Amino acid sequence: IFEYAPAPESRDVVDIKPSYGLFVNGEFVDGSGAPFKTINPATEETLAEVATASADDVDRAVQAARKAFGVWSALPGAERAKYLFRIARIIQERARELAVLESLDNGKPIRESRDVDLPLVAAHFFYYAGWADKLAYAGFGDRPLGVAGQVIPWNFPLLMLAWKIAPALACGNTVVLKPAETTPLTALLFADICRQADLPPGVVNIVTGAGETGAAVVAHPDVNKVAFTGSTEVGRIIARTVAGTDKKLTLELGGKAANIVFEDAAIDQAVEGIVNGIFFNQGHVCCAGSRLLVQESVHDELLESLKRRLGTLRLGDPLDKNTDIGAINSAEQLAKIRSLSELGESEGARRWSPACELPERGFWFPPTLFTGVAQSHSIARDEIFGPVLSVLTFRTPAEAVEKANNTPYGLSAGIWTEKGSRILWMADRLRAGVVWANTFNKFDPTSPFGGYKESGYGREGGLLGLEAYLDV
Ligand code: TXE
Repeated sequence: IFEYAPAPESRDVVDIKPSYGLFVNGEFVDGSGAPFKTINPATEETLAEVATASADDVDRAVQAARKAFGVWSALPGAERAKYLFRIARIIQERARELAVLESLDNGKPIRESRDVDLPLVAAHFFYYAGWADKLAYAGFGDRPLGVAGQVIPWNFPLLMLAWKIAPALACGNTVVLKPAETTPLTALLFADICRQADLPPGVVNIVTGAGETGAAVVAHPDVNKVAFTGSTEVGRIIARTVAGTDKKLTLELGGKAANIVFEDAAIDQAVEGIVNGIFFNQGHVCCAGSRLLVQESVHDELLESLKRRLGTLRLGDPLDKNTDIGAINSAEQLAKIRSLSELGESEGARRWSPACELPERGFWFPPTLFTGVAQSHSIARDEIFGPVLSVLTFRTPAEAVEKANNTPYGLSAGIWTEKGSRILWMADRLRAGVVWANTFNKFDPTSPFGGYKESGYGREGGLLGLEAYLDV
Protein backbone atom coordinates (compact mmCIF):
# COMPACT_ATOMS: atom_id res chain seq x y z
CA ILE A 1 0.00 0.00 0.00
CA PHE A 2 2.98 2.36 0.25
CA GLU A 3 3.71 2.37 -3.47
CA TYR A 4 4.21 5.57 -5.37
CA ALA A 5 4.47 6.59 -8.98
CA PRO A 6 8.04 6.66 -10.31
CA ALA A 7 10.22 9.55 -11.48
CA PRO A 8 8.01 12.61 -11.10
CA GLU A 9 10.70 15.15 -11.80
CA SER A 10 9.08 16.97 -14.70
CA ARG A 11 7.15 20.16 -14.08
CA ASP A 12 4.84 19.20 -16.96
CA VAL A 13 3.03 16.59 -14.89
CA VAL A 14 1.18 19.32 -13.00
CA ASP A 15 -1.26 21.84 -14.37
CA ILE A 16 -1.00 24.98 -12.25
CA LYS A 17 -3.88 27.40 -12.75
CA PRO A 18 -3.23 31.16 -12.69
CA SER A 19 -5.57 31.61 -9.71
CA TYR A 20 -7.23 29.54 -7.02
CA GLY A 21 -10.33 30.05 -4.87
CA LEU A 22 -11.33 28.65 -1.50
CA PHE A 23 -12.81 25.15 -1.24
CA VAL A 24 -16.12 25.46 0.62
CA ASN A 25 -18.98 22.99 0.64
CA GLY A 26 -17.48 20.97 -2.19
CA GLU A 27 -17.02 23.96 -4.53
CA PHE A 28 -14.19 26.33 -5.39
CA VAL A 29 -15.41 29.83 -4.54
CA ASP A 30 -13.95 33.35 -4.49
CA GLY A 31 -12.49 34.78 -1.30
CA SER A 32 -13.48 38.22 -0.03
CA GLY A 33 -9.94 39.24 0.98
CA ALA A 34 -7.18 40.46 -1.36
CA PRO A 35 -5.63 37.50 -3.20
CA PHE A 36 -2.00 36.71 -2.49
CA LYS A 37 0.79 35.24 -4.61
CA THR A 38 2.48 31.97 -3.89
CA ILE A 39 5.97 31.70 -5.35
CA ASN A 40 8.52 29.05 -6.21
CA PRO A 41 11.25 29.67 -3.61
CA ALA A 42 13.90 28.16 -5.89
CA THR A 43 13.30 30.78 -8.63
CA GLU A 44 11.15 33.49 -6.99
CA GLU A 45 8.66 33.06 -9.88
CA THR A 46 5.00 33.47 -9.08
CA LEU A 47 3.24 30.13 -9.31
CA ALA A 48 -0.34 31.33 -8.80
CA GLU A 49 -2.63 33.82 -7.09
CA VAL A 50 -4.59 32.41 -4.21
CA ALA A 51 -7.76 33.70 -2.54
CA THR A 52 -7.77 35.09 0.99
CA ALA A 53 -10.63 33.94 3.20
CA SER A 54 -12.14 36.71 5.34
CA ALA A 55 -13.85 36.01 8.66
CA ASP A 56 -17.17 35.81 6.74
CA ASP A 57 -15.70 33.28 4.31
CA VAL A 58 -14.41 31.24 7.25
CA ASP A 59 -17.90 31.41 8.75
CA ARG A 60 -19.39 30.00 5.55
CA ALA A 61 -16.83 27.18 5.60
CA VAL A 62 -17.60 26.39 9.24
CA GLN A 63 -21.35 26.39 8.56
CA ALA A 64 -20.79 24.00 5.64
CA ALA A 65 -18.74 21.74 7.90
CA ARG A 66 -21.40 21.93 10.61
CA LYS A 67 -24.12 20.89 8.18
CA ALA A 68 -21.99 18.08 6.76
CA PHE A 69 -21.20 16.85 10.27
CA GLY A 70 -24.80 15.63 10.63
CA VAL A 71 -24.43 13.44 7.55
CA TRP A 72 -20.82 12.35 7.99
CA SER A 73 -20.97 11.44 11.66
CA ALA A 74 -24.13 9.39 11.08
CA LEU A 75 -22.45 7.20 8.47
CA PRO A 76 -21.35 3.80 9.70
CA GLY A 77 -17.58 3.75 10.21
CA ALA A 78 -17.21 1.25 7.37
CA GLU A 79 -18.76 3.79 4.98
CA ARG A 80 -16.40 6.54 6.10
CA ALA A 81 -13.56 4.07 5.63
CA LYS A 82 -14.55 3.58 1.98
CA TYR A 83 -14.12 7.29 1.29
CA LEU A 84 -10.78 7.41 3.10
CA PHE A 85 -9.45 4.37 1.24
CA ARG A 86 -10.60 5.97 -2.00
CA ILE A 87 -8.77 9.21 -1.15
CA ALA A 88 -5.64 7.22 -0.27
CA ARG A 89 -5.71 5.42 -3.60
CA ILE A 90 -6.24 8.63 -5.58
CA ILE A 91 -3.28 10.17 -3.72
CA GLN A 92 -1.17 7.26 -4.94
CA GLU A 93 -2.49 7.57 -8.48
CA ARG A 94 -1.80 11.32 -8.53
CA ALA A 95 1.45 11.09 -6.53
CA ARG A 96 3.59 12.48 -9.36
CA GLU A 97 1.47 15.60 -9.66
CA LEU A 98 1.34 16.07 -5.90
CA ALA A 99 5.08 15.54 -5.43
CA VAL A 100 6.05 17.97 -8.18
CA LEU A 101 3.61 20.62 -6.94
CA GLU A 102 4.89 20.17 -3.38
CA SER A 103 8.49 20.67 -4.50
CA LEU A 104 7.57 23.71 -6.61
CA ASP A 105 5.63 25.47 -3.87
CA ASN A 106 7.82 24.45 -0.92
CA GLY A 107 11.34 24.15 -2.38
CA LYS A 108 12.01 20.64 -1.03
CA PRO A 109 13.96 18.15 -3.17
CA ILE A 110 11.76 15.96 -5.36
CA ARG A 111 13.51 12.88 -3.97
CA GLU A 112 12.05 13.77 -0.57
CA SER A 113 8.55 14.74 -1.71
CA ARG A 114 8.42 11.65 -3.94
CA ASP A 115 10.00 9.08 -1.59
CA VAL A 116 9.10 10.41 1.87
CA ASP A 117 6.21 12.89 1.90
CA LEU A 118 3.88 11.28 -0.63
CA PRO A 119 4.19 7.66 0.55
CA LEU A 120 3.59 8.86 4.13
CA VAL A 121 0.60 10.97 3.10
CA ALA A 122 -1.04 7.96 1.44
CA ALA A 123 -0.04 5.73 4.37
CA HIS A 124 -1.80 8.04 6.87
CA PHE A 125 -5.05 7.88 4.91
CA PHE A 126 -4.80 4.09 4.61
CA TYR A 127 -3.97 3.75 8.30
CA TYR A 128 -6.83 5.89 9.59
CA ALA A 129 -9.25 4.43 7.04
CA GLY A 130 -8.55 1.15 8.79
CA TRP A 131 -9.63 2.56 12.15
CA ALA A 132 -12.90 4.15 11.03
CA ASP A 133 -14.98 1.00 11.66
CA LYS A 134 -13.04 -0.11 14.76
CA LEU A 135 -13.30 2.89 17.05
CA ALA A 136 -15.43 1.07 19.61
CA TYR A 137 -12.79 -1.65 19.80
CA ALA A 138 -10.08 0.95 20.29
CA GLY A 139 -11.72 1.63 23.65
CA PHE A 140 -12.69 5.18 22.76
CA GLY A 141 -16.35 4.77 21.97
CA ASP A 142 -17.15 6.50 18.73
CA ARG A 143 -18.41 9.98 19.47
CA PRO A 144 -16.75 12.59 17.26
CA LEU A 145 -16.22 16.16 18.46
CA GLY A 146 -17.86 18.04 15.57
CA VAL A 147 -16.10 20.61 13.38
CA ALA A 148 -12.31 20.55 13.55
CA GLY A 149 -10.45 23.80 12.76
CA GLN A 150 -6.94 22.91 11.63
CA VAL A 151 -4.06 25.30 10.96
CA ILE A 152 -0.89 23.91 9.43
CA PRO A 153 2.62 25.12 8.51
CA TRP A 154 4.64 25.12 5.30
CA ASN A 155 7.40 22.59 5.99
CA PHE A 156 5.40 19.45 5.13
CA PRO A 157 2.28 20.96 3.56
CA LEU A 158 0.60 17.73 2.46
CA LEU A 159 1.89 15.52 5.23
CA MET A 160 0.64 17.94 7.92
CA LEU A 161 -2.70 17.98 6.10
CA ALA A 162 -2.79 14.19 6.19
CA TRP A 163 -1.86 14.09 9.90
CA LYS A 164 -4.77 16.42 10.60
CA ILE A 165 -7.50 15.41 8.14
CA ALA A 166 -7.19 11.60 8.10
CA PRO A 167 -7.85 10.95 11.84
CA ALA A 168 -10.47 13.73 12.02
CA LEU A 169 -12.53 12.20 9.21
CA ALA A 170 -12.04 8.62 10.38
CA CYS A 171 -13.60 9.57 13.70
CA GLY A 172 -16.60 11.26 12.04
CA ASN A 173 -15.60 14.92 12.38
CA THR A 174 -15.70 17.44 9.56
CA VAL A 175 -12.89 19.85 8.82
CA VAL A 176 -11.99 23.44 8.02
CA LEU A 177 -8.27 23.50 7.27
CA LYS A 178 -6.03 26.50 6.68
CA PRO A 179 -2.75 25.75 4.90
CA ALA A 180 0.27 28.04 5.29
CA GLU A 181 0.33 31.11 3.06
CA THR A 182 3.62 30.15 1.39
CA THR A 183 2.47 26.62 0.47
CA PRO A 184 -1.27 26.52 -0.27
CA LEU A 185 -1.23 24.69 -3.61
CA THR A 186 -1.13 21.02 -2.64
CA ALA A 187 -3.97 21.52 -0.15
CA LEU A 188 -6.03 22.89 -3.05
CA LEU A 189 -5.07 19.92 -5.21
CA PHE A 190 -6.16 17.73 -2.29
CA ALA A 191 -9.52 19.54 -2.39
CA ASP A 192 -9.82 18.42 -6.00
CA ILE A 193 -9.06 14.86 -4.85
CA CYS A 194 -11.90 15.09 -2.31
CA ARG A 195 -14.25 15.94 -5.18
CA GLN A 196 -12.85 13.11 -7.29
CA ALA A 197 -13.52 10.75 -4.37
CA ASP A 198 -17.13 12.00 -4.16
CA LEU A 199 -16.64 13.03 -0.55
CA PRO A 200 -19.92 14.61 0.61
CA PRO A 201 -19.76 18.43 0.26
CA GLY A 202 -18.67 20.26 3.41
CA VAL A 203 -16.81 17.33 5.00
CA VAL A 204 -13.49 18.96 4.02
CA ASN A 205 -13.19 22.72 3.52
CA ILE A 206 -9.93 24.50 2.69
CA VAL A 207 -9.61 28.19 3.52
CA THR A 208 -6.47 29.93 2.31
CA GLY A 209 -4.95 33.13 3.67
CA ALA A 210 -2.44 34.34 6.24
CA GLY A 211 -2.50 34.42 10.05
CA GLU A 212 -5.77 36.41 10.21
CA THR A 213 -7.59 33.63 8.38
CA GLY A 214 -6.10 31.08 10.79
CA ALA A 215 -7.15 33.25 13.73
CA ALA A 216 -10.73 33.39 12.37
CA VAL A 217 -10.84 29.58 12.16
CA VAL A 218 -9.53 29.20 15.71
CA ALA A 219 -11.91 31.80 17.18
CA HIS A 220 -15.05 30.62 15.39
CA PRO A 221 -17.65 29.69 18.03
CA ASP A 222 -18.92 26.74 16.03
CA VAL A 223 -15.52 25.05 15.87
CA ASN A 224 -15.29 22.26 18.46
CA LYS A 225 -11.68 21.25 18.14
CA VAL A 226 -8.55 23.14 17.17
CA ALA A 227 -5.40 21.43 15.93
CA PHE A 228 -2.35 23.56 15.25
CA THR A 229 1.18 22.91 14.04
CA GLY A 230 3.48 25.91 13.83
CA SER A 231 5.53 28.31 15.90
CA THR A 232 5.46 28.29 19.69
CA GLU A 233 4.61 31.97 19.58
CA VAL A 234 1.41 31.46 17.56
CA GLY A 235 0.68 28.32 19.60
CA ARG A 236 0.54 30.52 22.70
CA ILE A 237 -1.83 32.99 21.01
CA ILE A 238 -4.10 30.10 19.99
CA ALA A 239 -4.05 28.59 23.49
CA ARG A 240 -5.18 31.96 24.86
CA THR A 241 -7.99 32.23 22.28
CA VAL A 242 -9.22 28.74 23.07
CA ALA A 243 -8.92 29.13 26.87
CA GLY A 244 -12.32 29.45 28.52
CA THR A 245 -14.20 27.89 25.59
CA ASP A 246 -15.27 24.27 25.27
CA LYS A 247 -12.95 23.70 22.30
CA LYS A 248 -10.42 20.91 22.54
CA LEU A 249 -6.89 21.80 21.53
CA THR A 250 -3.76 20.02 20.36
CA LEU A 251 -0.56 21.94 19.67
CA GLU A 252 2.54 20.75 17.87
CA LEU A 253 5.17 23.46 18.15
CA GLY A 254 8.89 23.98 17.83
CA GLY A 255 11.87 21.90 18.88
CA LYS A 256 15.61 21.91 19.48
CA ALA A 257 16.37 18.21 19.45
CA ALA A 258 19.62 16.67 20.64
CA ASN A 259 21.16 13.98 18.48
CA ILE A 260 23.48 12.20 20.92
CA VAL A 261 26.46 10.18 19.69
CA PHE A 262 28.35 7.91 22.11
CA GLU A 263 31.90 6.74 21.55
CA ASP A 264 30.80 3.17 20.91
CA ALA A 265 28.40 4.15 18.09
CA ALA A 266 28.91 2.96 14.52
CA ILE A 267 30.35 6.28 13.38
CA ASP A 268 29.54 5.99 9.67
CA GLN A 269 25.95 5.16 10.47
CA ALA A 270 25.79 8.02 12.98
CA VAL A 271 27.12 10.45 10.35
CA GLU A 272 24.29 9.46 8.00
CA GLY A 273 21.81 9.90 10.84
CA ILE A 274 23.18 13.32 11.74
CA VAL A 275 22.98 14.47 8.10
CA ASN A 276 19.44 13.15 7.77
CA GLY A 277 18.57 14.62 11.17
CA ILE A 278 19.39 18.22 10.30
CA PHE A 279 19.69 18.55 6.52
CA PHE A 280 16.54 16.64 5.54
CA ASN A 281 14.01 19.17 4.21
CA GLN A 282 16.61 21.97 4.62
CA GLY A 283 16.23 21.58 8.38
CA HIS A 284 12.64 22.87 8.17
CA VAL A 285 11.63 20.11 10.55
CA CYS A 286 10.19 20.64 14.03
CA CYS A 287 11.93 17.47 15.30
CA ALA A 288 15.23 18.17 13.46
CA GLY A 289 18.37 17.02 15.25
CA SER A 290 19.69 20.58 15.41
CA ARG A 291 22.02 20.02 18.39
CA LEU A 292 24.68 17.37 17.95
CA LEU A 293 25.90 16.13 21.33
CA VAL A 294 29.03 14.10 20.74
CA GLN A 295 31.11 12.27 23.32
CA GLU A 296 34.42 14.09 23.67
CA SER A 297 36.56 11.05 22.86
CA VAL A 298 35.12 10.75 19.32
CA HIS A 299 34.53 14.44 18.60
CA ASP A 300 37.44 14.96 16.20
CA GLU A 301 36.95 11.71 14.31
CA LEU A 302 33.21 12.28 13.94
CA LEU A 303 33.60 15.90 12.83
CA GLU A 304 36.10 14.91 10.19
CA SER A 305 33.73 12.29 8.72
CA LEU A 306 30.80 14.65 8.98
CA LYS A 307 32.59 17.43 7.09
CA ARG A 308 33.64 14.99 4.41
CA ARG A 309 30.04 13.86 4.03
CA LEU A 310 28.70 17.41 3.89
CA GLY A 311 31.10 18.07 1.03
CA THR A 312 29.17 15.50 -1.04
CA LEU A 313 25.72 17.03 -0.57
CA ARG A 314 24.25 18.57 -3.71
CA LEU A 315 22.32 21.81 -3.32
CA GLY A 316 20.14 23.17 -6.10
CA ASP A 317 17.10 22.65 -8.30
CA PRO A 318 14.45 20.90 -6.19
CA LEU A 319 13.10 19.14 -9.28
CA ASP A 320 16.48 17.51 -10.03
CA LYS A 321 16.31 14.02 -8.59
CA ASN A 322 20.00 14.21 -7.57
CA THR A 323 19.43 17.22 -5.31
CA ASP A 324 19.93 16.69 -1.58
CA ILE A 325 19.28 20.23 -0.36
CA GLY A 326 16.60 22.38 -1.91
CA ALA A 327 15.50 25.97 -1.40
CA ILE A 328 14.65 27.72 1.85
CA ASN A 329 10.88 28.15 1.86
CA SER A 330 10.65 31.94 2.05
CA ALA A 331 12.63 35.17 2.20
CA GLU A 332 11.47 35.59 5.84
CA GLN A 333 12.73 32.16 6.84
CA LEU A 334 16.04 32.79 5.05
CA ALA A 335 16.44 36.09 6.93
CA LYS A 336 15.81 34.29 10.22
CA ILE A 337 18.39 31.58 9.46
CA ARG A 338 20.93 34.20 8.41
CA SER A 339 20.46 36.38 11.46
CA LEU A 340 20.62 33.46 13.93
CA SER A 341 23.77 32.19 12.19
CA GLU A 342 25.38 35.62 12.38
CA LEU A 343 24.49 35.76 16.05
CA GLY A 344 26.17 32.36 16.49
CA GLU A 345 29.38 33.72 15.02
CA SER A 346 29.28 36.91 17.07
CA GLU A 347 28.81 34.84 20.24
CA GLY A 348 32.09 33.06 19.48
CA ALA A 349 31.15 29.72 17.89
CA ARG A 350 33.15 28.60 14.82
CA ARG A 351 31.18 28.45 11.57
CA TRP A 352 31.92 26.01 8.75
CA SER A 353 30.27 25.15 5.43
CA PRO A 354 31.55 23.02 2.56
CA ALA A 355 32.48 24.79 -0.68
CA CYS A 356 29.04 25.22 -2.20
CA GLU A 357 27.79 27.44 -4.99
CA LEU A 358 24.41 29.00 -4.35
CA PRO A 359 22.08 29.70 -7.30
CA GLU A 360 21.66 33.40 -8.07
CA ARG A 361 17.89 33.57 -7.80
CA GLY A 362 15.78 32.04 -5.08
CA PHE A 363 16.34 31.49 -1.36
CA TRP A 364 19.35 29.35 -0.45
CA PHE A 365 21.47 28.57 2.56
CA PRO A 366 24.45 26.20 2.57
CA PRO A 367 24.71 23.28 5.01
CA THR A 368 26.36 24.84 8.04
CA LEU A 369 28.15 23.53 11.12
CA PHE A 370 28.89 25.42 14.30
CA THR A 371 31.58 23.97 16.56
CA GLY A 372 32.78 25.22 19.91
CA VAL A 373 29.16 25.89 20.86
CA ALA A 374 28.32 26.60 24.51
CA GLN A 375 24.93 25.85 26.02
CA SER A 376 24.39 29.56 26.62
CA HIS A 377 24.78 30.42 22.90
CA SER A 378 21.57 31.32 21.12
CA ILE A 379 22.38 28.75 18.39
CA ALA A 380 22.19 26.08 21.11
CA ARG A 381 18.84 27.35 22.38
CA ASP A 382 16.73 28.92 19.62
CA GLU A 383 15.02 26.96 16.90
CA ILE A 384 16.75 27.99 13.65
CA PHE A 385 14.58 25.84 11.36
CA GLY A 386 17.25 25.68 8.70
CA PRO A 387 20.27 23.61 7.60
CA VAL A 388 22.38 24.63 10.60
CA LEU A 389 23.86 22.20 13.11
CA SER A 390 25.31 23.21 16.49
CA VAL A 391 27.91 20.82 17.88
CA LEU A 392 28.38 20.39 21.65
CA THR A 393 30.31 17.75 23.57
CA PHE A 394 29.76 15.63 26.70
CA ARG A 395 31.78 13.14 28.74
CA THR A 396 29.28 10.94 30.59
CA PRO A 397 25.77 9.67 29.83
CA ALA A 398 24.44 11.75 32.75
CA GLU A 399 25.98 14.88 31.26
CA ALA A 400 24.45 14.00 27.87
CA VAL A 401 21.00 13.76 29.48
CA GLU A 402 21.45 17.04 31.32
CA LYS A 403 22.54 18.90 28.18
CA ALA A 404 19.90 17.28 25.97
CA ASN A 405 17.16 18.31 28.42
CA ASN A 406 18.52 21.83 28.83
CA THR A 407 15.96 23.40 26.48
CA PRO A 408 12.42 24.69 26.85
CA TYR A 409 11.43 22.29 24.04
CA GLY A 410 10.87 18.55 24.24
CA LEU A 411 9.83 17.17 20.89
CA SER A 412 12.42 14.59 19.94
CA ALA A 413 15.91 13.20 20.56
CA GLY A 414 18.27 10.68 18.98
CA ILE A 415 20.74 8.24 20.56
CA TRP A 416 23.60 6.53 18.75
CA THR A 417 25.19 3.66 20.67
CA GLU A 418 25.67 -0.07 20.24
CA LYS A 419 24.55 -0.67 23.85
CA GLY A 420 20.87 -1.58 24.18
CA SER A 421 20.88 -0.97 27.93
CA ARG A 422 22.16 2.55 27.40
CA ILE A 423 19.40 3.29 24.89
CA LEU A 424 16.79 2.35 27.51
CA TRP A 425 18.56 4.26 30.29
CA MET A 426 18.75 7.38 28.13
CA ALA A 427 15.21 7.11 26.76
CA ASP A 428 13.87 6.97 30.32
CA ARG A 429 15.58 10.24 31.14
CA LEU A 430 15.23 12.29 27.97
CA ARG A 431 12.29 14.66 28.17
CA ALA A 432 11.18 14.30 24.57
CA GLY A 433 8.00 12.96 23.00
CA VAL A 434 9.92 10.91 20.45
CA VAL A 435 13.25 9.19 21.05
CA TRP A 436 14.98 7.54 18.11
CA ALA A 437 17.77 5.02 18.60
CA ASN A 438 20.33 4.50 15.83
CA THR A 439 18.05 6.27 13.39
CA PHE A 440 16.49 9.72 13.09
CA ASN A 441 13.49 11.44 11.47
CA LYS A 442 11.76 8.12 11.01
CA PHE A 443 7.98 8.55 10.75
CA ASP A 444 5.21 6.03 10.62
CA PRO A 445 1.44 6.43 10.82
CA THR A 446 1.25 3.86 13.61
CA SER A 447 3.49 5.90 15.95
CA PRO A 448 2.11 8.75 18.02
CA PHE A 449 4.07 11.99 17.62
CA GLY A 450 4.06 15.07 19.84
CA GLY A 451 5.99 17.04 22.40
CA TYR A 452 6.75 17.72 26.02
CA LYS A 453 7.16 21.18 27.52
CA GLU A 454 7.01 24.10 25.08
CA SER A 455 6.83 21.74 22.11
CA GLY A 456 3.11 21.46 22.72
CA TYR A 457 0.57 18.89 23.83
CA GLY A 458 -1.52 16.10 22.39
CA ARG A 459 -0.37 13.33 20.10
CA GLU A 460 -0.88 12.83 16.38
CA GLY A 461 -0.56 9.46 14.69
CA GLY A 462 -1.26 5.97 15.93
CA LEU A 463 -4.06 4.98 18.23
CA LEU A 464 -3.47 8.04 20.43
CA GLY A 465 -4.06 10.24 17.39
CA LEU A 466 -7.71 9.14 17.47
CA GLU A 467 -8.15 10.34 21.02
CA ALA A 468 -7.65 13.94 19.85
CA TYR A 469 -10.78 13.67 17.68
CA LEU A 470 -13.18 11.76 19.93
CA ASP A 471 -14.99 12.31 23.18
CA VAL A 472 -13.60 9.49 25.26
O1 TXE B 1 5.04 30.08 11.77
P1 TXE B 1 3.56 30.43 12.14
P2 TXE B 1 6.00 30.78 10.67
C1 TXE B 1 8.68 27.66 13.66
C2 TXE B 1 10.04 27.80 13.00
C3 TXE B 1 9.84 28.98 12.11
C4 TXE B 1 8.93 29.83 12.95
C5 TXE B 1 8.11 30.84 12.20
O2 TXE B 1 11.00 28.09 13.98
O3 TXE B 1 11.03 29.64 11.81
O4 TXE B 1 8.07 28.91 13.57
O5 TXE B 1 7.41 30.24 11.13
C6 TXE B 1 -0.79 30.42 10.85
N1 TXE B 1 -3.79 32.44 14.50
N2 TXE B 1 7.85 26.68 12.99
O6 TXE B 1 5.97 32.25 10.81
O7 TXE B 1 3.33 31.89 12.03
C7 TXE B 1 0.04 30.68 9.62
O8 TXE B 1 -0.72 31.36 8.66
C8 TXE B 1 -3.94 31.31 13.77
C9 TXE B 1 7.84 25.35 13.55
O9 TXE B 1 5.64 30.22 9.37
O10 TXE B 1 3.28 29.76 13.44
C10 TXE B 1 0.44 29.26 9.23
O11 TXE B 1 -0.63 28.61 8.57
N3 TXE B 1 -3.07 30.92 12.83
C11 TXE B 1 6.73 24.54 13.00
C12 TXE B 1 0.66 28.58 10.58
O12 TXE B 1 -0.06 29.39 11.52
C13 TXE B 1 -1.99 31.68 12.61
C14 TXE B 1 6.38 24.72 11.59
C15 TXE B 1 2.12 28.49 11.04
O13 TXE B 1 2.71 29.76 10.97
C16 TXE B 1 -1.77 32.87 13.34
C17 TXE B 1 6.42 26.10 11.18
C18 TXE B 1 -2.73 33.24 14.33
N4 TXE B 1 -2.59 34.33 15.08
C19 TXE B 1 7.17 27.00 11.87
N5 TXE B 1 -0.60 33.41 12.91
C20 TXE B 1 6.65 23.12 13.42
N6 TXE B 1 6.20 22.86 14.63
O14 TXE B 1 6.90 22.23 12.63
C21 TXE B 1 -0.10 32.60 11.96
N7 TXE B 1 -0.94 31.55 11.76
